[in-house]
Amino acid sequence: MEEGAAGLTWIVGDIHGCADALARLLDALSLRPQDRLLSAGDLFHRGPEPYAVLTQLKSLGQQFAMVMGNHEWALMQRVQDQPGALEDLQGDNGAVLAPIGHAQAQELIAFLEGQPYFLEGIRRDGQPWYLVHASVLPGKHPSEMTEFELVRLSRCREVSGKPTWHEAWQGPELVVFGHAQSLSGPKRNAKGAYVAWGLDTGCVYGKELTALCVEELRTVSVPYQA
Ligand SMILES: [Mn+2]
Repeated sequence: MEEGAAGLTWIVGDIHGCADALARLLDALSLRPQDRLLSAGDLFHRGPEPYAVLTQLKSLGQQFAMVMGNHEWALMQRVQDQPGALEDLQGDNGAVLAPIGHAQAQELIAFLEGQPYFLEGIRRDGQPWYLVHASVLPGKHPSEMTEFELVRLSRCREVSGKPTWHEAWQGPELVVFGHAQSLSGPKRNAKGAYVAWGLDTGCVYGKELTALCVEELRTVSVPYQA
C-alpha cells in the first residue's frame, strides 16, 4: 500500500458493533488527512450498534480500509449462496447482528463486497507488515493462505505438536491481527524484534477497543464505557 509522506497507519482491533467506543477512539486518534485507519475485521456482529459503526467508518472515505473477519466471512458466504437474502445476517457460529433495517443491511453487504482478507505494507525501518484477522502460517505469505485460514486461528500441521501459528511465528514480518482476546498484545521473536501484535482487547465484552500505530508501535485504547 502507498504510504503518505508523513502519514500514520493506525490499525483498530475487533469493533464488534461498539459504535460509542469507536467514536471515542477516533476522537483520541485525531486522524490527519494523511493518516489512515485500518480494521482487523469483526466490525459489526455481537455488539449493540452495527450500523453506527458502518456510518462512522464510511465517513472516513479513502482513509479507511479493512480486512474481513470470520463474522464477515460467514455472512458473505451466506449472501453469495443466497443472493438477495438479507433476513439472516448472522456471523460465524450464529453470532448475532443487532437488528438493522433492510436498506441498512443492503448498505452493509455492499460495503463488505470485495473487501480483502489481508493487507500489507512496509514500515519506515523496512520491516514488512501483514494485517489479517486471525493468522498467517510461518513461511507463508497471506496470499498463500485460504480465506478460512486467515479468519480463524490456524495450526502448523506439519510441526510436531501442531502449534497454533502465533506459537511458531518468528517474523521477520510484523503480523497485526485481532480475533483472539487471549492473544492480545505484542509478541517478540528470539532476537527481540516485534513480529506479531494482537489487537482484540475485548471491547464487546466490556473491556477496551485498541488501535496500534504501525510506524511507532504504540497503542491507544479506550474503554467500552466512557
Ligand atoms: Mn473473529
